[in-house]
Amino acid sequence: MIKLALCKIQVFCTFAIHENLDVPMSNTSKTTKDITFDDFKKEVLSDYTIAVTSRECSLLGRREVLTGKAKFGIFGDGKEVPQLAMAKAFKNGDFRSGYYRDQTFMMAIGALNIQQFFAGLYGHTDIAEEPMSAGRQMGGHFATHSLNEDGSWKNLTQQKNSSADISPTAGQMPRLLGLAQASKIYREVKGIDTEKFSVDGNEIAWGTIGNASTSEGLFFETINAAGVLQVPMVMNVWDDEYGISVHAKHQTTKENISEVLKGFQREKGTNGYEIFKVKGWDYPNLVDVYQRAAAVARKEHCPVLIHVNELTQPQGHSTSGSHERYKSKERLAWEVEFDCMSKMRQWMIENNIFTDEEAKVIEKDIQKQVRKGKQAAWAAFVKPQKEEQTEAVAVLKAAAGNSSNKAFIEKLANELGSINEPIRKEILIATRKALRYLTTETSGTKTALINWIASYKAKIQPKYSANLYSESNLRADNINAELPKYADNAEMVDARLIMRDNFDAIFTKYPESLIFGEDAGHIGDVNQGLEGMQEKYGELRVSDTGIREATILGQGIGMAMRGLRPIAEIQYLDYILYALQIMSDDLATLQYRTNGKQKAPVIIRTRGHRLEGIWHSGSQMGGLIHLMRGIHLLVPRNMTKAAGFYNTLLEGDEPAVVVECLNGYRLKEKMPANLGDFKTPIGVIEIIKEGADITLVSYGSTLRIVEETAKELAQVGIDAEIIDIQSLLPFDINHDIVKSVQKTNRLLVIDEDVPGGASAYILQEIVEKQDAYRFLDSKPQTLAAKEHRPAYGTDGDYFSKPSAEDIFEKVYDMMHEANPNKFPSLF
Ligand SMILES: Cc1ncc(C[n+]2csc(CCOP(=O)(O)OP(=O)(O)O)c2C)c(N)n1
Ligand SMILES: [Mg+2]
Repeated sequence: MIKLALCKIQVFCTFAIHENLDVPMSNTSKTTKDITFDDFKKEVLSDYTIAVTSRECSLLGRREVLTGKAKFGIFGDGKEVPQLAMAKAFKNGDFRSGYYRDQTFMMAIGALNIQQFFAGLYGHTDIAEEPMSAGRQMGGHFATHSLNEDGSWKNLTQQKNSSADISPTAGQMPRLLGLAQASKIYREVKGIDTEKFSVDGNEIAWGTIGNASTSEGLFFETINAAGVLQVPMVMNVWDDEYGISVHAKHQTTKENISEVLKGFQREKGTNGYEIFKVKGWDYPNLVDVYQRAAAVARKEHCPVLIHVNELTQPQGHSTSGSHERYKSKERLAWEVEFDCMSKMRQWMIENNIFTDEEAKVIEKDIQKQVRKGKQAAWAAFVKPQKEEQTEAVAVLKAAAGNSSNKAFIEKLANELGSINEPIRKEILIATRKALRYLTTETSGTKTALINWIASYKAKIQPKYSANLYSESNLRADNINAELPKYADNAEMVDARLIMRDNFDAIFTKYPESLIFGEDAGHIGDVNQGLEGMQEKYGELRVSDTGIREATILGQGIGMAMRGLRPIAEIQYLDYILYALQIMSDDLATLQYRTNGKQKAPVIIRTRGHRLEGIWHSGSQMGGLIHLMRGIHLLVPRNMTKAAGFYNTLLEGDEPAVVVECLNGYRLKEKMPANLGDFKTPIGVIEIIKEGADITLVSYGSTLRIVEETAKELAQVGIDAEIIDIQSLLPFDINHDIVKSVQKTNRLLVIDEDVPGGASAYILQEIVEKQDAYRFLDSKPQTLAAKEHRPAYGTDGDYFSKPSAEDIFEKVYDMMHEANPNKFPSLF
């Protein structure tokens, strides 16, 4: 008996294949555990139970979609077994950054139960029922909660963590890099309060990605960056040979990702990876590989690639199609034979863990539990809507009361009442439509209906819209302004020195702050705003990165999700487009898609607006505004204002982009005395010059030209009021611009983005949201750049972007129209 036990444990612990691609295994240690056969058996049975539960959820989940109870399903069937192995190696404090196949893993770490799985499928909007996203994400998108109710951090070292998934394939990769890098920072940078975030930097960031998604640039960028940075990242490729219908031969060179990444294998005297390849149905080997992978990543902070191949998709890709359309008979037969679950079951029988009969008993019991969980989830999903339906029907019937349209309203009430399992859309359609029958009537019951609709909307809308921005006390617009203070003999200096000295104050004040980007380290950024900072604060806090904007941003997101305060530098605004997809899909949606349960208050520092040529004069603010709702967008006109924004943001808990003026670093500004403390308020405009005749609204570099032009306008008797927007997102939260328009009755928005870009947004904010149209005596106008990218050279700028003459003539023209006698035509 004892002999048998030892034999099984040996199987369990040593069957791994380390296909380390011609490199000795010196750095990986085999794991041996002192456990009895009974303990071993218990653990394997527990694993099998989780895997079968997960599989049953997939099978029933698909049925829920096909019968119409859920809208879409994408499941983890065929990927169960490696996820058991990953979960075994996953410790408290660790982070996952993965994709939609990982339900088994989430179940295995205790972050997802049966009822929650189905709540996700149905889209239950109560976070207590559907903890992944409160119904905002389709099922299969997973997350854990990093934040308490008030938005403060939980202790992440005492729980198993998963960053919230996104759907764009490989979009989970950039943040994975930052999640891993945080461990390095926590281990190696002294003086940071690590209590809630790290124990000696021992945490691993685990990435999961499908084989086909490794074709994305983001995957390769992340792989390379992690190899350079040497961070504890374990990258798992779930390889089922397909990406929907497209075979590996169209996806991956040599159809083999670990083969093509061979060159990343670390060797004596180099950095690099440990690379493992293991079959996805081979439970004992998987367990062993994962233990070894975790050991090397955790201890040595060496990144690891685990290529898990020979996986299957028993039900095809998703509920949207069937794989019989594109897989051969042979392949389909192979998938049945090599289904990881049946292979595991077979192995368990062969190793006397259970008999076929015992297995059937277990499986049957699980099937029952899954059905029960599913029913409970559906009942919980339907219950609130049923209650709301009852309320709505009662209010409708009362409103029908003595109405001359009684019959129509009652019909709406009866139709609504007859719906067995109503959704909220149906409730609002009926009640809102009823109002159309009551337009000419007044009654208490009509008022009650109106009030019910309003309060219902107020109650329900937040379920779909809350938490786009932080709703905690630390939200950015809650941080009070503090003016710069100046000594009597304050010097006028090159503005970049204000930036530099303010960063110096920041790094001292916030040990958890750090900055990184192209040329940000050794030379102190291309404009010397970080001069000397690396010598003072070290290479980990002030660092150079490779040229890889998306993963610079990802570093920022991941580190911010683990409590650090990263400042990710994108060298020029023009190149932010490389990071924009991740900003838009990941960062901007993070608080929203977790309903406030995760945050990443990363600061994105960049520089832009007019300088030279097509790619160093960009001001694509309209594009940014529309793609990054959920992130603040700040456009300071000078370095003091910019520095003040950094100081504000570091007190808050929200992500933001700060666009410094590329042409402002050598201009002179007065050096403030309260560096690190003065704060530019967010969402607040500033009146730069008061005036009576026209309100000129602008921001950033163009504002300086507006200021100059205002002097020329004064010479011809036009008294312009100039407003610096300062913050495009959020926009003028106090509605101060309309007060200016109320006084001047004229509005011109001057902007160096394309026509209809940021200027259209600004106009909508002022004219529509602030109701400024009521005070206008002239047509509100915009003056923008040309539609094309800005041409090179001084003349290129003059003919591409709004010039002083353009502004003068536009304003003069508006004044001429209003008073031709006083302002005779220029032309
Ligand atoms: C950027 C992007 N392009 C396309 C899609 C549509 N899509 C969803 S899953 C998928 C295939 C992914 O295959 P693979 O990475 O191998 O993962 P698997 O589903 O096979 O586990 C595609 C093309 C997407 N979600 N994101
Ligand atoms: Mg695949």
